[in-house]
Amino acid sequence: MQNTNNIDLSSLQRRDFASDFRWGCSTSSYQIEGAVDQDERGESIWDRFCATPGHIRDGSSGAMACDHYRRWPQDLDLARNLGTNAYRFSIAWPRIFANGRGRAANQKGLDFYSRLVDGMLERGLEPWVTLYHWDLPQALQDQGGWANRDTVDAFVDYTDVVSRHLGDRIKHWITHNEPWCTAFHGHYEGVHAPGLKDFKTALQVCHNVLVSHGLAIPVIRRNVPAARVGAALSLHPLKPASDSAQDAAATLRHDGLRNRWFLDPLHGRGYPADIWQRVGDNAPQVQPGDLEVIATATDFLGVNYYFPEIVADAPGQGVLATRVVEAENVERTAFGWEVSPEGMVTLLSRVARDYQPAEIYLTENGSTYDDVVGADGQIEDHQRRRYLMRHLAALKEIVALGIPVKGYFAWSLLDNFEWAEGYIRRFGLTHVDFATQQRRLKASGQWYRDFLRGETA
Ligand code: IFM
Repeated sequence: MQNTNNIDLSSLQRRDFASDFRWGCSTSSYQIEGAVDQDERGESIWDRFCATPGHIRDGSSGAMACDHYRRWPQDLDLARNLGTNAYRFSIAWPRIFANGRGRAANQKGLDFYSRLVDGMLERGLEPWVTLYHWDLPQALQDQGGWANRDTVDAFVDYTDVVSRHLGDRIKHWITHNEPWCTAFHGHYEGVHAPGLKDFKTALQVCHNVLVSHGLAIPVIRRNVPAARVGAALSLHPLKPASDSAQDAAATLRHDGLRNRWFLDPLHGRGYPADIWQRVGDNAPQVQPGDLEVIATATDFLGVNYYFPEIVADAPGQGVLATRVVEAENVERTAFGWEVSPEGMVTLLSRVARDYQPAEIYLTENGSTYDDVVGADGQIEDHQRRRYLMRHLAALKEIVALGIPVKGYFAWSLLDNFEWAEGYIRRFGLTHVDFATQQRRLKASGQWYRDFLRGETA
């Protein structure tokens, strides 16, 4: 791709994209809702994880977050005023079943999401719901969480209840957000809830999450005949650190677990044989029929794109014997993630070529910078604005290549609780003052709004 640093970004316009292109923002329940003890919501693994000192960099939690549980009308107004036509959010499972399962769902939880969805529709925002964005009921974790196959059944029951209650108004369903993070951040690196550090467990979690995705699909389709269903994967374009055969082989291995471990079984190819062999006794228990279940047909693939990775051979380092190396002289966000719109083109070209999904949605893309509120109350986040512009320029190129990308959801509508980083990392197009809960549209958000109104030319 042409380097977007040299592209005239001012010529980027909404009309470069199809009129039915979905433009939205993404959020997730634990990151914005707060009100963790309201209306009979049960404890989630994130409530428990945050309570242990040292887990969250600033010692915070999602207990208050953006107070979205109470302020949602204002937040949906923000999304509408941006000119978006879709809004991606997630449901907190512990609001529906405080203990993860049971005969009676919590009506108050269902009513909250029902009001929220009505609020979206009233504002012309198409609801895109995610069923699992990491806030597992703690009661299920106490019985083994995603490592326990019973959680799969509990997820299917929860899906049944939610799709029966909201399916008359929601057409787009995302089963899981970033299963890689659920499995590896949560069960191998221990940096996310539930904070475990066991590779074998992480692989079993991956498998159970993927099975739960496959089993949930027919349930959604039964309850919502017009439903369109998919999963949102965090995927990365990869480059070898050098021209050596060793680094090339290492990159293939890294790709095997980072990308193919999810893409292959979801597309009917089973787990990649090279990695299956390599993980040896750590391989998950797979029951007869599981691979067919995981490969249940979907309507779209959600891709969350943030950054590329450079991979080197690292004999003796972990099961894969690989290591991610830092690229030199590249632009980075405050998180240290490389800014690479070109990587998004490479990634989506690869996904389209190798897996041919009927439709792709960029279900997340965004950046974090150390924002400063100026004396005039403005947040001049020029780096985030440029990040957004450059990624939309890349998106235009992706569409021109004939890749079936049909929508883009910016992460995120609001600054929010960024997991292990607490409130240190701001990803919002809207600034949130967490002391006062004041919202202010940043320069990046103003640009997105102007772009969506067709006023960027
Ligand atoms: O905040 C997260 C989100 O919950 C999942 N995808 C990546 C985002 C930024 O780290």
